[in-house]
Amino acid sequence: MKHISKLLFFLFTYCLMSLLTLAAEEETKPFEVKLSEDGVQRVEVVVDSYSFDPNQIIVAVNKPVEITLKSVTKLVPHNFTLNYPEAGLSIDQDISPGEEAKITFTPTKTGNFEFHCNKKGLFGSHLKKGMKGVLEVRG
Ligand SMILES: [Cu+2]
Repeated sequence: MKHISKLLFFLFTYCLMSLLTLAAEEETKPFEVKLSEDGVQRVEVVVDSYSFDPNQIIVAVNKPVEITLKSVTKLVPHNFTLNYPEAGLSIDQDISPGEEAKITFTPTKTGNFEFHCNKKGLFGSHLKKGMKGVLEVRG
């Protein structure tokens, strides 16, 4: 009986820890992009294994956006996919480890548009590991 309660305790603790880890991974980091003097909305996004920071990018509709994707990984290549052609968004950009990639686009519709990394590792897709975010286009 003692064994079982001990086992249950460990099981409970394990579940709690997993839940906490999951909650931490799902944390959103919103960032409202400011319009610069030349009329472009510029933002730098840090690309890591397996996250984008910020992962909630807020921009204004019908104004150009320039995102600098900055990889801080040493080995793992990543990607930025944002595919909603009807909203002016069709991006599929690879980012080599430790490199930077610039993307520019102009969102033509308001709404929330999910972006993600389309790479797959030995243990599953980067998307499943939480490598995603939201572009929030406001009017
Ligand atoms: Cu990735």
